[in-house]
Amino acid sequence: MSQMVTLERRGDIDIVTIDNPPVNAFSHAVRASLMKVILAADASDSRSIVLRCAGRTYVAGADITEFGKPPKDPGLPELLDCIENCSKPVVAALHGTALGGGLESAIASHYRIATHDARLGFPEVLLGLLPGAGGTQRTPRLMGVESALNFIVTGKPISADAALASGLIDRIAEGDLLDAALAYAQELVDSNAAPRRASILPIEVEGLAEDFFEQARAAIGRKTRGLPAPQRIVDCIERATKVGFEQGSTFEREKFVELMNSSESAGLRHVFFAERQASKIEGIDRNTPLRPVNSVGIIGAGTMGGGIAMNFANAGIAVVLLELNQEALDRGIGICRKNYQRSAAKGRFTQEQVEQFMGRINGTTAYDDLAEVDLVIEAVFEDPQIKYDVFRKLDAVCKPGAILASNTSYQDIDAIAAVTSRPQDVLGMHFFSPANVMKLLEVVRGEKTADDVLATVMKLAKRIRKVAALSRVCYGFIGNRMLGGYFREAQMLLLEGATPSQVDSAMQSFGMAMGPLAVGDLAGLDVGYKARQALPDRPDHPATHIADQLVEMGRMGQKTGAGYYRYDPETRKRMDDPEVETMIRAEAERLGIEPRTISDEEIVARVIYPLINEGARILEEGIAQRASDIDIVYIYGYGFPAHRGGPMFYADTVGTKKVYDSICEFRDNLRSDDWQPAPLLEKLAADNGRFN
Ligand code: T1G
Repeated sequence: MSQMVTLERRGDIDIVTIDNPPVNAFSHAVRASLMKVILAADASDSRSIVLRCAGRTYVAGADITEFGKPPKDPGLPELLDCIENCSKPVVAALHGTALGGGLESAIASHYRIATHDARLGFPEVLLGLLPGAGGTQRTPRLMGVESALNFIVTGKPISADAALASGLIDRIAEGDLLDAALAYAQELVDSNAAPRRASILPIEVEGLAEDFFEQARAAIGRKTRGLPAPQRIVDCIERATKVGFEQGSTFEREKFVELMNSSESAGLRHVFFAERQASKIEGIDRNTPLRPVNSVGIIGAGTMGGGIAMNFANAGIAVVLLELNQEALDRGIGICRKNYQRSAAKGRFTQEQVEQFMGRINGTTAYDDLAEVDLVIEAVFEDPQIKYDVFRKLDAVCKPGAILASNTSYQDIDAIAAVTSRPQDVLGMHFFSPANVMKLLEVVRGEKTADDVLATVMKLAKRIRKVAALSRVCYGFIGNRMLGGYFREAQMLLLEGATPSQVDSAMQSFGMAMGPLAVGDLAGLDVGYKARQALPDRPDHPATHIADQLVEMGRMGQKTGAGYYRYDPETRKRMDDPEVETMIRAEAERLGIEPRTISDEEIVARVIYPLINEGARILEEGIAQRASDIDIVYIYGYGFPAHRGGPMFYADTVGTKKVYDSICEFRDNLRSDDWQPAPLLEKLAADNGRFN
């Protein structure tokens, strides 16, 4: 019996322990060993079995690294049927995160006990999958149809208390889990309790509306924008109410395999590992000693500064928020409280938590109050001179070893570091608006940034619930640098005959949270206009003409009730505006651009391929460590659909050759300056290679 699964006897009870760090995933080796051990325990003269895990958590699911590879026996369904068919009571003892196939093994067991802080869930839908080892058939028999459906479709884990209340578990352990599980098993032995198999429990359909599943499909379809996995979950649970466990499980397996082979699941599985990979810095030892971060200073209490402050307060870190004057400070702190109150009103926080968080945010107008903080993040106006001035002051007051970071969206971090006597302690920490909501943190490595500073900030990102991705210094870093072509082509498509709503709806069907033109209206068209006006040598590109004219017509976007669209003053509903159409057609005529019918497919290619092409250049230049980091930047910072895996993974899905050929076509038929294929893309296309 391999060491991954061990068997130990205590009195009447066999203890089966799985030990496969870091999260006891159900790899093939674990499944094969567990099958042997369970059969041995069932055949022994023990009178009950306790199934548990060593380490920090009970099984957190099937081994995702094995997905997409040829399946190896025993499969998980077979193993779990073996557990359920044991002739003596099997008690599953749960701690940490019992997820996916792990939770399925618990509900295939006959009795379940969990620690108070255990979390239980079916995150498969977040991977574009469904619980494929009996989860959609056994869970409704334990929790009821409606609860099971909501539980599995959301993929959100629940607490042990909620699991107890829903019938998913039987007990919460007081004290040591193993002792409690052994006591529970002994109680079952002493009471001659029989194995209790969930698969034979009846499914309660009493009280379900006639069209319950139709309504569920429609509601879920709206929320999940037609993604397949949630729909298949509804199909499986509906099937469970109509046929027996065997047939239901066969149907579930078919749907599982179908989803496993879907591009959506491939994209979401890529994101799962890309997110974990992004936190690793090549060339820096994983055990680099980290600097302590127990207090943070933030310069500027505006929208960004306030949002950044909330992230640290939420994570239990003391914040010193600095503003030029008391009035601005009070306004900034007021916005933090308003945001917290809004979240509390939605039930995300209790009032007590709001007071705790606010209690950690202390305002000041004096730089001296930053003398002892471990990290300072500057979030002032995007003017290089103002930033240099701030960093000179920080260099003068902050203690040795304090980390000095800038939240700039595109300024030169090396130039900022150069005004200090400690460039090794300087880097970029680029948050995305709203900073207390957006998950992405673009960490910008300066030429002289020290390894321990980088390692500290990458680790800190997880503590403040951000997903960090590393960028070297260039104009706009990874995200904003790539964005130029995305918006350029959206504009050019308008001149060539597409309407704003056609462009935006094509991109929304592709999966973007919002189309490029609606994003422009939300952010405010004047922001880009001022940035363009400020550029010293501003090239005249037709792509900016429409946005410039809209601003000069006083149409700044949502904030003025009109931009590319008109907005209903009451409902803020977005509406096409013929006045914009007329302006665009006039400008196109002036530029000699003939309008034509443009397909949604061309719109997607025109708008997405510049991201891929610029991403390739960013990889060539070593600005990004790996293609999957670029994918993470776009998914968590720019609303790129996760089920497409990010722009670079999408290029792999479409095929680098097809992307390259299309870009060459656009170069030859549209504007050669804008459509020069990146050498890396050309090379990959030639070898039919992949970015990831
Ligand atoms: N398979 C393989 N590797 C896994 C894994 C898994 N299920 N879960 C985690 N890892 C690796 C991860 O890549 C990282 O590796 C290390 O473990 C630590 O993870 C049939 C089909 C459990 C909440 O979706 O949500 O069961 O980067 O950094 O923040 O129905 O990991 O160190 O090399 O995330 O403490 C369902 C996925 C699978 C759960 C811990 N289960 N995991 O979070 O650590 S599908 C899941 C998580 C399934 C069946 C179906 C989290 C965690 P490395 P980490 P963490």
